[in-house]
Parts: sequence; structure tokens; C-alpha cells
Amino acid sequence: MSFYITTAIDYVNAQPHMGHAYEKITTDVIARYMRQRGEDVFFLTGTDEHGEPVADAAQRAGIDPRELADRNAERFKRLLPALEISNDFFIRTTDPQHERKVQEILQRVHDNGHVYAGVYEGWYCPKCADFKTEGEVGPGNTCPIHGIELSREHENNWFFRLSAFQQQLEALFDERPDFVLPQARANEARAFLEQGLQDVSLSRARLRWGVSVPWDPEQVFYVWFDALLNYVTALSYAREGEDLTARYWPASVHMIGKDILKFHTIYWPALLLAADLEPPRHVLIHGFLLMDDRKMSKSLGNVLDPFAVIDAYGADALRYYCLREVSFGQDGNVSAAGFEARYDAELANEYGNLASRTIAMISRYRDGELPAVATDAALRADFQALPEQVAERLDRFELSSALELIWQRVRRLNRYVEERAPWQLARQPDAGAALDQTLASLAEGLRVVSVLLHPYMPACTQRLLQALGAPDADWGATGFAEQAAGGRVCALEALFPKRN
Ligand code: ME8
Repeated sequence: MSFYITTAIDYVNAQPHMGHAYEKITTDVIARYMRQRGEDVFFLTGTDEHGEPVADAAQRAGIDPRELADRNAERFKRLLPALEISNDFFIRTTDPQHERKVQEILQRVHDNGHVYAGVYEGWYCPKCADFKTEGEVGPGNTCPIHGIELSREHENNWFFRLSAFQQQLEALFDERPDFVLPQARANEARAFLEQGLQDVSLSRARLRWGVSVPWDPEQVFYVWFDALLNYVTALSYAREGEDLTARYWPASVHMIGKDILKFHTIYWPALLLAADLEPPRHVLIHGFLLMDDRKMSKSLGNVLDPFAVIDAYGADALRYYCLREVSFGQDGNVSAAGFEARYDAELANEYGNLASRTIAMISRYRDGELPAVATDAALRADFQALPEQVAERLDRFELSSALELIWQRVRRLNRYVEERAPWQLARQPDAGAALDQTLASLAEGLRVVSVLLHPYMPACTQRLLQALGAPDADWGATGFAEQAAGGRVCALEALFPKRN
């Protein structure tokens, strides 16, 4: 089955911060899990380069928007391999192929009768690039997200007949209770819909930095329509000489943050219907990373630099921390102290140390030879239903609770070492068989948790599986064997070295 997953595309008005990294990581966990399951996955991410957010930042920096976009897009692009993100393509909305396709699709929306000329009179936030309804305006006519004063706009532009899609969207929400996930976010989208939809501006008259409207080249498309369409346009040119649209559309999952829910759960399906395209299967909404209970954002100046954390501790540690510390779907505080605590206690100690001890004991007591004996039935029983339970959660995109289940088994293995005390068995001349069973069971448990942890921490789990002589990280390898396969272990450098 094809599985197409996307992240939001990031504004290039500033450099990437931890919130951006978080969204890439969570999406990557799902993409890697689906590949483990043998699905035909396509994973898209990229940058959103038009509109006021970028044009205004470029003006403040005294440079051309294209120069700012080129400079910052490069940084967002560099973040991906640094975080071990397995995306299949990186789209920039300034790609000429994207721009042409946006014009083609929106021309179709126009020709289908969903566009008309009108006058926009109301509030606008240039940072959100959002025309605010009266209900969305904060006290003193401010933006509730950015806290800045909104501008009063009055301009002739083209309108998209969003209101005409009220009933179709209601039907979509009725028929597909999992269209928006988690459920609480679906309720939020539904509440917006129930206020009654109003038509929205499709173009901007005063802005030059955008895709020009083919039937009125004096105007550019409103950045959100240009940006949303990336999910479709990318498929037409991501692979040279090939159009992947039929293979991957409709998208399986759009991963986004909660601040852009309205655009993805209301505007986007309506626009797709207007363009004779199918809405995506799921819009999956994550919460915000906070620092000291405030949203991390460039304008608030409280950003953690993901590059610095990766340089110091590696991508796996950052990926693990984000998924473990913040319950997926909710907001959560992150901090350097919190990161270090989990790094020491969970990664270096519970997992890293378990791995080094296991390999060291097999080397010392069995000369690196894995005993090919029956594994411990009691330990095996504790792993019995694990793959199914993890899959059940991951199929519902419950990323943190799946990780919690796996981590319980990491802890179980640590207890097993203490219970069996292999160093004592090694000193007893008649305990050879017990020691064989203990080492084989430990290695098998470690192998299973590592396969399950692979989507979360791809690099260190791969290293460990190699060292155990069992590199297969596909889903078929998640079962705890009754009979250990044997083989040899090799030396393993510390997965999570002690911090200085
Ligand atoms: O909204 N914690 O771009 P963007 C978690 N270009 N996620 C966060 C976050 C935080 N502190 N801050 C931002 C845009 N995000 C548009 C999207 S999609 C067609 C166009 C998330 O750079 C945010 O919720 O402001 C969004 O999903 C993504 O980062 C990009 O935000």
C-alpha cells in the first residue's frame, strides 16, 4: 500500500528552531515505522518561501526576498540529515515547477466557478499571513498568536468561495471521524466549521513576492493557497520524468502544529474539492514545544538551537528526548536540564549500558559466541504481545505511548540482568546452561527492543543490531525467538557516552 506523509513547510523568514525539528522528528518516526511494515512510503518536507512573513523579514534585513529564501532554505535543508530525517524530497515553493502547477490548479478552481472578484475589508496578521475573523482577534485588535497589533486591510482581490463547501465539509467530518487526529483537535475544527464558513481571499493585490495569478498578473496568490498546494505539486516533479500523483495522492497524513489547524482542516479540503482532487486521509496535529511554559518562537527569542544539541549528543538522543518528554499531541516544556536528565538516566544508563554490558558479558564469558539455546520462557512471555501492542498504537499515531511500552521492556531487561546476575553464574561451575540461557535471552530482548526503537533512534539501533550480528530491522524481526539463533557479537562503542 502507498503511504504518503508530509510535514508543514517552514517559513524561511528565520532559522530553524526546535519546534521545526520536533515536527520533522515525529513525522520521520511514522515514515520509518511504515517502511518497516513494508509500505510504499513517500515522505515530503520543504520550505514555504512566499508571502509577507518572508517579504517583510527580507525588507528588515535590507535584502531581496529571494536571497533571504536561498540562505535560510539551505539551513532548513541541512537540518534534515543532521536529524536523520528520511524524507524522499524537499520542496521549495519557489521551485518553478511548483509555481507552474499552482497556477494550473488554481486556474482550474477559477474555471470550475469557485473564484470571484471582491473587496477584502478586515484584520490581517502579516506574521501568520492570516485574515482574521472577528472571533479570532485578540484584545486591542491584536494577534492572539504573535501578540502584535493587526493591520486593517482594505483591498480588491480574488476570493475563494469557501462558504459553498460548508455541507461537503460537514459530511467529510461526519463520515470520517479520524480525518483530524487527535480527537480533541477534530472537535476544534468542527467548532470552526459550525460557526459558518465565510469566503476567503485567494490573492493579494499589494504584495509582489508570490506566484502571479494567471488571469490577473497584477496580483499574486495568497501565500497559504500557494503553500498548501505543495503537498500535491511536489508529486508531479519530485522524480524526474515521473509523475507520482496517481501513486501517492490522496496523502495519508499531513503532520502539522496546532496553530495552522484551520488552514489544513478547513481551507485545504475545500480547495482540493474545488480542484476536483480528493482530501487527505488524516491531518495529524502535534502540540507546541514550550520553554518555561511559553511557545518557542523567534519573535519571543526563546529558541533552543537543534544543531547545538545534535553536535553535542547526536540526533538519536534529541529524537528520543522529544518523543519521550512531550506526550505526542499535547504541548510540553523542553529544557537543557530535562534533556540531560533523560540522557543520563535513560539513554546512557538504561539502554546504552544494557547494550554494552550484554555485549561485554558475551565476549567475556562466551568468547563472543552467542549461545544457540532456548530463551527464558518467563522473559519471553513479557515480550509476547509487544509488537502487536506497539503497532496498534503506532497505527493510531500514538507515538509517545508506543515508546513508553517499548521502554518498559528496556527496564524489564535491566531487571533481568540483576535477577540473573550472570557474573555470579559465571563463577559457578555447574551453571553453564543457566548462563547460556541468560545471555541468549538478554541478547534476544535487546535485539527486539532495538528493532522496535529503530524508527525513533535509527542510527544507534542499527549499530547495536550490527554488533549483535542481527542487522534486520524490519517488522518481521520484532518477534522474541523461542530458540536463539546463535552467531557472534562484535565490539560496540558506547551508544550514549557519558557526558563530561
Ligand atoms: O506555519 N513547537 O510555517 P512555520 C512545535 N509556512 N511546533 C512548532 C513550533 C513549536 N514551538 N513552532 C512552530 C508555517 N511549529 C507555514 C506552514 S504548510 C502548508 C505552511 C510548527 O515555519 C508549526 O506548528 O511558522 C508548523 O506546523 C511548522 O512548525 C512550521 O511553522
